[in-house]
Amino acid sequence: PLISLSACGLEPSASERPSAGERPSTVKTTAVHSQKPNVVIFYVDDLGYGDLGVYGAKGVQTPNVDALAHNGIRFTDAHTSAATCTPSRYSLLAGEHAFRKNARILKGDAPLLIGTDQPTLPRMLKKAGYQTAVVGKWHLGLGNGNVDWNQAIKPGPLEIGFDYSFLLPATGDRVPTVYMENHHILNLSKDDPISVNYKKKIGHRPTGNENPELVRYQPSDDGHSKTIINGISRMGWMAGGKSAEWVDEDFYQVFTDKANHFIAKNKNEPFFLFFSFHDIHVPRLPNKRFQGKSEMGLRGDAIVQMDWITGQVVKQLKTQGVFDNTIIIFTSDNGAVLSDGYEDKAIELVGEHKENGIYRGGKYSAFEAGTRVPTILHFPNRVKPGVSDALMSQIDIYASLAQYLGIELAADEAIDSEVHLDAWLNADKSGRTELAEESSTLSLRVDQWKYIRPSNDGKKRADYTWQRKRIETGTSTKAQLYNLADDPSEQRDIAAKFPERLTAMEAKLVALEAK
Ligand code: NG6
Ligand code: CA
Repeated sequence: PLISLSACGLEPSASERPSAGERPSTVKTTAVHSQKPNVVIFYVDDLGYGDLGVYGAKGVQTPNVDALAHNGIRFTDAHTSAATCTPSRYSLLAGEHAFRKNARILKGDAPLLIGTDQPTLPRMLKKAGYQTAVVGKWHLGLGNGNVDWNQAIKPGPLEIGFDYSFLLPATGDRVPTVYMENHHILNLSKDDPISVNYKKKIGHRPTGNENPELVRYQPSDDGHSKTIINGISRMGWMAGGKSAEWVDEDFYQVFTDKANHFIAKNKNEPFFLFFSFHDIHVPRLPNKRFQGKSEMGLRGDAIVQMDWITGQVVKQLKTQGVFDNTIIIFTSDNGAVLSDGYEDKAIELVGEHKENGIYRGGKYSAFEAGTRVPTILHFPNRVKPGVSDALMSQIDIYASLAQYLGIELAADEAIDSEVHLDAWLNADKSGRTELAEESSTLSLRVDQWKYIRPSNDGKKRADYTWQRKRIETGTSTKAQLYNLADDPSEQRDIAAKFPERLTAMEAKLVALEAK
């Protein structure tokens, strides 16, 4: 390594440190660093492996994110825990797989998925003295199942370890289309109470189904054809709350301002900022200052917007004098999808760009592109800039940060989170030896081997996803096996040649599920 971390007096010495993958129970609290680094996680929505300049993007430029990669570590084999949003976010914050909870993509009125008594990444950091905030997309549910959106809405982020939250409650394509700050919807008027329904139409706003002439982009399915807000038909119905409606084109500034305010306010103490982008999820409505700035239409322009926001937050870290003492992790919640609910021409305008790089599948898929996402770690002067091919998982951020801070985790805390601090900091190459990937089935990586569990997921869903989204779900009623060392794009299923390997890999998945 360029700089020995122990030599800086910032790291527990090698003898005190558990080896890669081990839980940090052996770390002594004396390992706490004199100056705790801030932690910023940039979590982009639906950004694919090939969507950044440094990962080979064509037709769109991402100079701000690329700069983080040039001065940090760019991972080529780093993964979310799942090929969709909710389970990936759950795993990042809870340090455990979401499949044991059967967590699926949530509706906009779903209850909070994380238990209020559960250990979480922000809670662990709070224990270490951090101020914690989440800004942006939440999509982990709110309340106990029957939310009155006009009252204090809880439990939510503040009940699971965040000191501050400024949210888009679910996703951009789901009602309620309002901002929520801490427990309350912003700018709500008492005279015009808001309600949300996912079963039947409520209120008088037109819907995409009834008034298709009123929408800016046609929805591509019935699900996205409900209440029209800001010229976009959404998922679910919303009544009232007119004064609180968001304007999608303002997201870029609103979220940037909230994040930068939090940074300024907390520059003198360690802070954790979970900056959770709406971009580049649908509906893609980048501000007009970013429109036409890529060669790929709205999806590319949304990437440009995302890059600009990243640059603004980085600039603020520099202005406040905390950039050098901040660990930045930049990554995505699942692989890329072009068409995902609206006819915004993402497929037609993609050109030469390969949103998932050389990897097969994409968002929703059991193939590699479902979970293999751009991942960059930036920590000036502490890490050796470069490229790492280590097998990495977002689920390990929890235990790895805990070890860095000398926080001992309970045996039942973040049970799937392994310590791979050295690999995150580029001090050695070894990452995970095994990694589970969740989609509508489960896959398992063991080194270069990739097993996909047989599934009865069904041809209908696969055909739909292919026809509408041009994504192969990767599911089959037969077990599949690929050797990524010579077949990274999963073109040659070699399951028939390795029956014992299949049995062994399936047994590992069963054990993981039963953990
Ligand atoms: C899917 C929606 C998709 C998107 C996704 C959530 C359909 C057919 N598709 O169910 O449009 O909203 O949920 O994306 O309704 S995620 O990134 O938050 O997981
Ligand atoms: Ca997503």
